[in-house]
Amino acid sequence: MKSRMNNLLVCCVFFLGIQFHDRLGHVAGSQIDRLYGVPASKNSLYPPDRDFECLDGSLRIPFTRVNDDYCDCADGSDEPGTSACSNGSFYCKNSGHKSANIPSAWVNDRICDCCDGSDEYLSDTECKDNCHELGREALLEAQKAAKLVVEGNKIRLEMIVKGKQLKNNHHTRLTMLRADSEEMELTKKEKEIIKNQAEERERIALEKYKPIQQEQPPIDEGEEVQEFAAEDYFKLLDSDNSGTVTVIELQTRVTFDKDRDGAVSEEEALYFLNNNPEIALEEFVENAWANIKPFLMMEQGMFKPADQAEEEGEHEETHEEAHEETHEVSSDGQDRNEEETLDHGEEDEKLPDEPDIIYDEETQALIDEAAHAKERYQEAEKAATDVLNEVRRLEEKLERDYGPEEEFSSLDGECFEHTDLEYIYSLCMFGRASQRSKSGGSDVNLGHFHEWVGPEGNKYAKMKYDRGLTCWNGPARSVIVSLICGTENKLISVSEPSRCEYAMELSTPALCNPGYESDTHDEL
Ligand code: MAN
Repeated sequence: MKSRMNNLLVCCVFFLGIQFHDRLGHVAGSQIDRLYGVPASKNSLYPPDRDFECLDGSLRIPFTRVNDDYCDCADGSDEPGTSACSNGSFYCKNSGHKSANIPSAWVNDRICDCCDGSDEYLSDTECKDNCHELGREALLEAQKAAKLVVEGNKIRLEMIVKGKQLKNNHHTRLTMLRADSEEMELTKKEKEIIKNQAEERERIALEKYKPIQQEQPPIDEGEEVQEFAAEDYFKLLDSDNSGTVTVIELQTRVTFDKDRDGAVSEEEALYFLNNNPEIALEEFVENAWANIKPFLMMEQGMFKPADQAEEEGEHEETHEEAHEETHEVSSDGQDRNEEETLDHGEEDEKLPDEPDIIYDEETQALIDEAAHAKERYQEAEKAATDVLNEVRRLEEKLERDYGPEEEFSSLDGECFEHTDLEYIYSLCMFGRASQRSKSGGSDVNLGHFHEWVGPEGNKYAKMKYDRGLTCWNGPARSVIVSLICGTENKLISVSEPSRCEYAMELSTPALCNPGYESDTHDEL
């Protein structure tokens, strides 16, 4: 701030300056117009017949001290036409173009800031009044923009119709799906009950196939219990329920592969049947059981965990596998043998933990029934989950803000690309934004749509995408998408103003709303 003495001096210069700059027409007699730099809308706050009250109410001063090039008011309001206050504001009328407010510190700083040159009335800088020229250019621009809005608005109206239609469709579909979902939940429950019942029947049927070990009687419990185990095992072996156990029936079970060559030979089977081609229960319990039992105990070793079995060098195969191998090796020779070695390894991996049991018909039917019921239940469960997911997806869509007239709805799911020197960017509306290097590599997630973040009154002018891939030593990547009116939906530009914070510009007819045009041309 300048001293009052200085001020007097400036006043004299000011007076001379006014003579020099009378072209500006703001001179009233020997003084600068006290209202110089005041917008017309605030004229009434500067009544010439009263003391001036600073606009912040902090001080009252004689009116003669307004625009006297000395700053009195804390808010700078007493010096609207000079640069005396560092925080004041100078109003350029700019007739022919748009009026403007510039910081009063720019007044008489030898730089033309107002297009009418009114800010340089005391400096020796000659400012050309080019407001009319600029006004004409601005008018043309404004006309072009207005035309774009009109054109775009036609498409916007179509988008509104589409958006509303989509909303209706979603509502209808949602109602239908909710009903389907209820029905599917019931079906699922029904299938679950059927499955549980079938599994229970299967479980009961499989009881008798539990490893014999579990059914072994305590050592001191005597013959009776042992007989029961033998009887049970007889039933298991008698797969055709003929009342006798035959050589063929024994040949289906690896338990009886005494020499572990992969097949149960006739001799081996006969050994367990006391050289009889078939035996009935009584003889089985009395004679055969004694032969069979030690091998059954060995089989129980097969129930050990796989790794233990491996350590012991045990190897299980089904009768069929063993038979196949023997046959192919003998008929095909050396090469085939090498292949087999490989195949054999693969089969090893596929071997189940439990020995391959051949179930009686009834049990097998119950196993199949349980598997079938489980499959049906899984199908019903998947169908119910799919419908529920669809319901949630639709609910989400219906809750989403697609603009006051649903104009952004039809853009949901649309993706746009923009390529710059280094990257290919992709923006999926209401979805995900990503970045991919032109030289290859995977997509970098720049974030997912979160919310509209435009300024008050123009909320739909900006979208925020966030929670993208976290930047090394920095924030999670995010994008602000600025939407502007355009006749096509297009990703116009992408930049990274701050590390891992991206700015995209998207043109869309959805923004061509004549009602949004607040940036009007005054003072034309
Ligand atoms: C990648 C890109 C850039 C980003 C850096 C940050 O190179 O995602 O946009 O600035 O990582 O390390």
